[in-house]
Order: sequence, then C-alpha cells, then structure tokens
Amino acid sequence: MPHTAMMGAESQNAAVYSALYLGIIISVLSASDAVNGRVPDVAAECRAEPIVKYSLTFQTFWSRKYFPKQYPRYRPRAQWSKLIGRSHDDSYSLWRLEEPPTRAMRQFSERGASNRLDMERQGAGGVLDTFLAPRLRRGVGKTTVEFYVDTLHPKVSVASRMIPSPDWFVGLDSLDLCRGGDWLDQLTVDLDPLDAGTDRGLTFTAPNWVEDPHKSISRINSTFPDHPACSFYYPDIAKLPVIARVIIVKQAWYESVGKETVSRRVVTDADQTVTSQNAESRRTNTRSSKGKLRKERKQRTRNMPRERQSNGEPVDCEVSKWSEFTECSKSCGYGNRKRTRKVVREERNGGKPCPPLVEQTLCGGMGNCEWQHFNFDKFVSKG
Ligand SMILES: [Ca+2]
Repeated sequence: MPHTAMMGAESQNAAVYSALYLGIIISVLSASDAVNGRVPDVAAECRAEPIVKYSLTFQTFWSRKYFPKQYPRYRPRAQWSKLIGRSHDDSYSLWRLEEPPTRAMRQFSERGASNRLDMERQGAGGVLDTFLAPRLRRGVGKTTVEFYVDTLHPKVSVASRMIPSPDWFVGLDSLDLCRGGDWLDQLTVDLDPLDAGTDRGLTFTAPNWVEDPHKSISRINSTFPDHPACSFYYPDIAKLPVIARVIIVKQAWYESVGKETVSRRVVTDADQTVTSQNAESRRTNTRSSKGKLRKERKQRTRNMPRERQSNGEPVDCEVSKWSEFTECSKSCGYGNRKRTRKVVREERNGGKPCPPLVEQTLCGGMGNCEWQHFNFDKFVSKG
C-alpha cells in the first residue's frame, strides 16, 4: 500500500472498535480510512453470522450554498448518477485511489455509462452481491439500497458520478464490514470528490479533453487540482465541505440451521406485526405503512364473525397455519422468500396478542448461478 496515511487510519480504526465495544455504534471515518482500512484481526471472520443484510444510504450535499463556484444550475443542473455497488472479497476492486481506473470505471466516471460494469455478475470475479440505487436528480438528495455480505465477501464498494463533471465521482473502496470478528452495526463515511484521471477538464462543464497518458485516481480537495480554474479550488478554506456521505446499517443476519439458512433476527420497529416487512419501505414510509396496518386490522375485525361479547374473559389471538413460502425473489444470488398467516380471531379482554403474521427467510445462493467461473465449492461449504 503506497498510502502514507496508513498508520493514522489504523489508529482511527482501533478507535472505532473501541467505540463499538462501548456500545456507541455510530462512528465517522474519512474516505481515506475506507481506502486504507485493513483489519488486523483476521482469525475470527464473523462466522457466527455467515450472511448479513445491510442498508446503505447515500446522502449528498452538493448545494450552491456550500459549493458556490461555477455551481451547475442548468443543462444539466448538479445531480448524481445512479449508485453502483458491490459486496466482494479481496480479489475484486471497483476503483482504488492512486491506481488507474478500470475501463469500466473510466466509462462510468466520464459518461455515467455502466454497460461494462453491468457485465460484472453476482457470484463471479469475487463479487457476492451487485446492487444499485437510482440517480439523484439534484445535487442534494438521499437514497437507500440494501445489499448482502457474507464471511467470504465482507467488503463493500460503491461509486456515483457527479453530473456534470469531466471524470469526477465519489465512492467507497473495499470498506470491510467485518471488524475484529464482528459485523459492524452502523458506520458513517464521508466521501470526498475523486478524479478518475482520464479527462483533463478542470470545471464541471469542461468539454471532453482526454488525459494522455491517463493518470491514477486522485482525491480532489480545496487546493488540488492546484489551478484557480478548478471548480473545487477554494484556496481560502482548508477543507471542502462534505459533499456526500454513506451510512451503512446492519439490518438482518442469518445463521445456518440444518440445511437451511434462516433469518435469526430482523431489525424492526416497535410494531411487532410488521416484523419481517421490508426494511427500506419501513424506514422511508413508516407512517403510511402503520396507517395501512391499522386499516387492515379494522377491516379484519369488521369481516370476522361476531362472537359473544357478554363475558369479559381474556380471549387469545388465534392465527391460521402458515402459508407455503413464496418463490425466492432471486434465481441467482441471495433473495428473500416469505410466508404469511392470517388472524382467525383477534385477542380480546387482555388476551394474548397476535404473533407476527409474516416471516421472511433468506433463500437462493450462488449455487443457482450458471456462471462457469464461479467457485461453487465455497458456497456449498457454507451450508
Ligand atoms: Ca480528471
């Protein structure tokens, strides 16, 4: 690793571990820590939970207020491309600071074209899960996506291109979510603008001007590129305001039980009847989902046969048998399947409330994928 910031990053990582042990689950790293993040403890590999689902929120702050110089207001106004993401092992790299970009990343950072990146498949070339979040049509915005990691592919990388820009993007490089034998609960990483090194333009709307020969990927800051014309050149400030941030939160994890991998716990809100509801819709639309739930319950009560209400004895909730599981949501890679049950009788007079009505389990796996170059043996051994 050529980075001189290595020691700093290590000690900051150590601080993060300490914070986690103290129960403080929010920590802030800079992008350089993500780039340089190396885990000293590789003996324990988060084996207790072989597969983990995380949410990743991409939040952007590219506003005229914080970045007034040449701020793109029209045709196109400041915005962000779709966010490309992968969970992966050590053998894969989406992009790396101080290394030339791959052809796929060059295409993406210069033009937002992802046809080469789209050829990267789940279960191939060290990639476990491929995911993407839709573009943000303003400089300031937020979007959330979910992805899976496992003990063999504990790292996550993402990239989103700045539009308009010559070849500028933000991203994460190989952020390891397994630290000291445990999966991180929550992590916030501030992202710096990056230059892919393949276009010489210095301003957001500069015409296409090939960098020949190509350079390596570098970090843009208030004095680099060191040219007054650069759209991010603010020599009077030491550090650019934060332009983008990634917040990663552990959502669910899975253990192997017999032959089947089942969900052992899903992070939920207080309402137990939505135990297995999709975490993203819950987060973004909590009020409406609860409203809907109330409505459904009311409906259910109205449609049920009226029972005698005369005595005040507690009546426990009664539910039907579980339905069959739905088909797996993915034919290659990890997906979800769920089963449901219905309320046969509501609880009354302080009787036992209804248990969860939806259960979601993990299904699929890379064994279903057809790509020849994937090492299936790895996954068979995971059960
Ligand atoms: Ca450039």
